[in-house]
Order: sequence, then C-alpha cells, then structure tokens
Amino acid sequence: MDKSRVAAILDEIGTLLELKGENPFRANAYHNAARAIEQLEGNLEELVAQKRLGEIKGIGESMQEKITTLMTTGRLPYYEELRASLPHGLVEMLRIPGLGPKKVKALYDELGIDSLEKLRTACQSGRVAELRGFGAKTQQKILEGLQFLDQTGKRFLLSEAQEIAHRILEHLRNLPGVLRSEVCGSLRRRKETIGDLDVLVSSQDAGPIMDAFVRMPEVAQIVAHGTTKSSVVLENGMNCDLRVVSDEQFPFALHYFTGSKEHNIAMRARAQSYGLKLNEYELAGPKRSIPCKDEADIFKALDLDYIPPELRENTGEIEAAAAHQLPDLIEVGDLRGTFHVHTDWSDGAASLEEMALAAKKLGLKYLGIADHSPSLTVANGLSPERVRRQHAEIDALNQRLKGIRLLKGTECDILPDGQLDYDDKVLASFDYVVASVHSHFNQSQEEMTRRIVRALMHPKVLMLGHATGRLLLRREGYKVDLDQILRVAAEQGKIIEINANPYRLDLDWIHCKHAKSLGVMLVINPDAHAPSELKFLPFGIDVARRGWLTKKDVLNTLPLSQVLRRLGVR
Ligand code: DGT
Ligand code: CA
Ligand code: CA
Ligand code: ZN
Repeated sequence: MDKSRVAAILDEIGTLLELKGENPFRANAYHNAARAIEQLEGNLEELVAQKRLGEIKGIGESMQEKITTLMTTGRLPYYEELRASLPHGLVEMLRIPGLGPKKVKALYDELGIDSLEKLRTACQSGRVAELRGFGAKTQQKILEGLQFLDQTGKRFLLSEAQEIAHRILEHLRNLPGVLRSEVCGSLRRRKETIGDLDVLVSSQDAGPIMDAFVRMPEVAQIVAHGTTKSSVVLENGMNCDLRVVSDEQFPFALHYFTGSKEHNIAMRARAQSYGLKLNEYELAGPKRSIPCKDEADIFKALDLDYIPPELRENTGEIEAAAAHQLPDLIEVGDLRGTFHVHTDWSDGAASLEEMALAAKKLGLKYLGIADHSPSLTVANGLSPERVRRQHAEIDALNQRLKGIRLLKGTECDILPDGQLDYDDKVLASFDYVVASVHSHFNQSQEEMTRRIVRALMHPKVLMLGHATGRLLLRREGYKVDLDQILRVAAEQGKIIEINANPYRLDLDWIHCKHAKSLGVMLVINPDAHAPSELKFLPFGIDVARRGWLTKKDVLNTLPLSQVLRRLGVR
C-alpha cells in the first residue's frame, strides 16, 4: 500500500465520519492526517517499520495505529465497518458540486434520501427546497449538478483510475501463472477521463486468476465470474473487466482492447487491404495466421511504424505510421523545469524553499514561482510590496541553494476587460508573467476572447494559464474562441500552458495538436499548491503526447541557460 492510497483512505474516513455527524474534530483529524501523509517527503513504509510515525506533525497515537495496520496488512477493519455502516449512495451524492457531507447528512436524516435517484425525485417534487438550510436556489443547483453527472456519465479522473489500476496490476502480477499483464482501454491511451478499466492477462490457466481477481479487496461487487472474462465493480464505483488469454493471443488482445474503437476499425480495414483479417485473437490470411510476439510485430506486418497508445484515436496516426512520419513524442524525462507553482506567499501550502527542494528532488533544474496577484483576494494574492519582498527572498534562496534555480514569475489575473492585475512597473520586476482568468466566467464568448487576446498582447506576458478554466467532471470551461487565441499566440510568439493538474488538463490534447500545427509552443505546468503536486507533471506529458508534441514543442524541455536567455534574465 502506498502513501497516496493511505492518504485517500484516511481522507475518506474523515468524510464518512462527517456523513455520520460525528464530532467534527475527529473528522478533521483524519483529513489533516491525510494531508500530512500525502505531503510527507520521507518514506512512509520506513517510518512505519521504525515506529517513527509520531514524528509527523498532527498524527496522534490512535492514528498511528491505524496507519500501521493499513501499511502492514493492506486493510483497516475500522474503515471497512464504517463504510458498510452507511448507504453507498451517500458517498455518490458527494460528487454533486456544492453538496458537502453536512448537506448530504441532512438530506438523509430528514428525507431518507440515500441515492442519486431519490435525490432527483425529491428535488423535482420540491421537498428539498423546504428543508432548513436549503431553499429553492440550492434545490435548483442540485438538479443542475445531477444533470451534469448524467452528462459526464460515471467517468473518473485519469489520476484516480491510474491509482486503482496500479493496485490491481500489482495483485495480478504476483499471482502464479500470470505471464503478461496490462491495463488496456482509455487508461493505456491516457485519456483525461476513464469510463472503465480493461485489464488483460496472459496465462495457461485462467481459472485461478479469475478467482483471485474477484476476491481482491478493491472489489465491491461481482458482476460476472467466467473463465475468459470477469467483471466487477470496484470500491470507488468503477467497473473493471479482466480478460485472460493465451500468451500467443496477448499482443492481439492488447492491441484490440487498447482501442480506440475508431483506431481498431481503421487498422482492420488496413489489414483487409492486405488480404488479412485482424481481431482480438489473431492476424491471419486465408491459409495461416501471422505470429506476432508483441504489438510492434502487428504494426510491422502491416508496414506501419509502432504507434504509441496515446496516438491511437484515428486522427491520422495510421497514415503517419505508414509514411514513417510519426512524431518522436515527448517523455517525462525531457522536462528540465516548470513555470507555474504556488507557495505559502499566496494559496500554496509550502514555503519557497520547500517547493524548491521538492523540485530539485524530482530532477528539475529550474522552478518558476507564480503566486497569485492582488485581485484574487481569496487566494491571498500578492500586493506590489509583497512582490518586492518575495523577490528578495528568491534572490537569497538562489544564492544559497545549489542545483535548482528559482524564477520570479506571477500568475497574474486577467481582469474582466483584459487588463493585467499589476501595473507595468511591477510587471517589469518579474522574470515572466503567466496570465490567467479567475473571475467573470459568464462573459460572452466574444468578450472572453477579446479579454484574453488583449492580455496576451501585453509584451510582458509570456504564457496563458489554464486556457478554458474547465474542471473535469465538475464544471465546463468558460466560452472562448480557442482557435483565435491560438492564432494570436502564434503571431505574437506567446506560449500556451498545458495545466497538468488532473482536474484541469487544460489546454486539452485536441487543441494541443491544433496549436502545434499553427506553430504555437506549449509549456507543461503542474499548478502545484504543495510539494507533492509537482508530481502532476506526468499528466501534462500525457496530454502533450496525445497532442502529438515532441520535445521541441514544449518550452520547459529547454535547459536553464536557454530559458534564461529567452526570458532575458541574467
Ligand atoms: P472508456 O472505458 O469509455 O474510457 O473508453 P475505452 O476506450 O476504454 O472503451 P471500452 O472500455 O468500451 O473498450 C475498450 C476497448 O475495446 C476500446 O478502446 C476498443 C475495443 N472495443 C470495444 N468495443 C469495440 C467495438 O465495437 N469495435 C472495435 N473495433 N473495438 C471495440
Ligand atoms: Ca475502458
Ligand atoms: Ca470496457
Ligand atoms: Zn490559476
């Protein structure tokens, strides 16, 4: 069990306690412990083994016991009992924007609502509006939230899906008789949201593997338990299919279940043009089948270069592979630094030095600090006076720290009329400016586009932050003509951010591809508000790869010296 899993369970315990209406201090103790574990720099396993959990700030004795049980046995009876003591629908109701544990508890206690369906009915009959602390406006918001959930379906963030898929693969890989194993589907293609998990294993003997699969602790419900395919619902509500095939079939099944469906159809058509048939079991001619030991062999047999899973959307990858013109996709290891992180000077959780050291530990050579500007008062935006003081501290740190260079940036608000939130004199004191929209999301598309274009035209602005403001599975972005933004960026030599926060992934991959075709450079930023969030960067790499980007399309693959030259900083 790893750190983020332990943190997620503690956090969920806190939420479950809130749903039960327990003492808020107890619930908070779990939320705080979760945060402390998530942000822990050291090795949790080691701390547990050496009985040194007490060294973590804010973790009391009974919490230490629970963490130890979790880490050593992989389970926590207290958590399982707590989960079982509440209807599962309550946790689902928390997915509705604006519905916290307090409100969900009130709905359950007062109206007996324990599922999304009952909630919808109650809203439609007006009963929710009559509850104390709710009202017609809240009821309307809940209905809109329910509709939003319908539209996004039951999809999950890539980050969440990856975490649980990783654990499932661990289980399977440790079983005797498992030869090869992989998660296919949208997760392997690194889509930003995931519908269900498609797990594939090769083995001579499927039975025991299927049995072990449906018995994993992550399984909440068994839907089907067969010899070639089993289906389960996982504890987070996600479906997961397991297929077991022979090792000879594995490459074909891997390719088929990775998809996308559109890519598969185009590949099958290409096979047909060679007089071959391609399906999840084989690639075969009229007389014999063509053995392939891995996916690359399948592509080779059809005169194609290997197509990385991220590109398999039938948006030209097969034609490019045939012409040997696939891009050499960017990789995580290509990143040398990044430009958009927050510190405790604004709404971040850690100091400049803590962020710098965390970045250095990840192998980055430069870290651009971009705290908020004054108009974002909720995020403690920096006044010009505090900007000066922060710059003095950055200078001092740069003197002292070796192997990591801090850059003086800002995430400057784009005001409703497109002006920037600092005057030109203050702006001149930064090494660079990330310009972002954080307010007045309801402007018309024309207004919003004009607003962003005006900000981009400012000579000091280097890059545009989170271009649409979307929050995946939570809210749509503001309306903006991205094509026009990208054209202006191309003309003016401005850079567009790929915000790697798993809730954002904004710019999206489709527009990355478009940006590249226009000659716009991109930058991958974690928008980290804590040291642990620097680890969002690989999700940005996923977007970039799906957008066909190479190392030279992304600003922060440049070494420090070239970045300094580009920024005009000595
Ligand atoms: P998701 O789960 O909605 O995030 O998206 P996927 O891509 O994982 O889709 P899923 O789980 O329905 O199916 C997994 C893969 O199986 C899919 O990417 C391609 C393959 N597949 C599924 N249905 C079909 C089909 O009707 N025709 C073909 N050619 N392939 C299919
Ligand atoms: Ca899937
Ligand atoms: Ca599936
Ligand atoms: Zn922002």
